Amino acid sequence: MKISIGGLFRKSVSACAALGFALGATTPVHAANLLQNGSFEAGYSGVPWQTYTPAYSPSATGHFAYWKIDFGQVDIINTLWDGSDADTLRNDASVDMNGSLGGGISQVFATAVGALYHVSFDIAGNYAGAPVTKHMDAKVAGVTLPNAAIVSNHYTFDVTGKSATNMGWESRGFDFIATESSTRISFASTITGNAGMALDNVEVTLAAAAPVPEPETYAMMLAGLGLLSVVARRRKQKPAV
Ligand SMILES: [Ca+2]
Ligand SMILES: [Ca+2]
Ligand SMILES: [Ca+2]
Repeated sequence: MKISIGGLFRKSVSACAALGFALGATTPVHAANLLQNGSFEAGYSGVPWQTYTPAYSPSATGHFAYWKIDFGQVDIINTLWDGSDADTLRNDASVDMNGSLGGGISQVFATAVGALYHVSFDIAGNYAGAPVTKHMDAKVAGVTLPNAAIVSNHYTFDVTGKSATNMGWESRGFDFIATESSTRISFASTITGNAGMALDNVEVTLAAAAPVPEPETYAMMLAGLGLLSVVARRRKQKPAV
């Protein structure tokens, strides 16, 4: 492949821009949530809480609309405690990752291979039961190779001093680069009992639309810059005639 110096320079500039973006040097204007019902408000009702199992089928309506219950049991919490919205009223839904035992939920969304995505979500915990420290895994993986996790992170939350109107919601997040056109995000409790990690406001947003440069691009870019400096040095050293 033949690349002109000008072309190489333009490629380098775009690669640097993409890198800066990936490192957070540029703040995205506004990116839409790629998940449906990430706030779990779809089926909000006056029912304090309700338990769900894998028998629940994903649908466009109800508490867990668009989500799949992967295993065990999870609770939707409506009025039992305050979700992660701005107020402290018990008027928004969230999830207890343990029904009467630990459970898991997931959702599949479309991705562009090589693009950078940002995941964010809020965590708290069911203060009404043991253990004091709640545990949960968050995983992102391609759909056709579901066991090949791109990202697998473990989270903990201590419920000491927490209550229905003082949940102490905290934000967590991570980035990933998509490897397939469909990606699955999953959350799984890793503790037993009926009081688990609380989860709300799950968002996945596109952080860098352009494919993140391949390592070869960086090698080519660095080689190109090295070549330019050698040329510049040689020109300086060349005696005037
Ligand atoms: Ca919510
Ligand atoms: Ca609220
Ligand atoms: Ca529960």
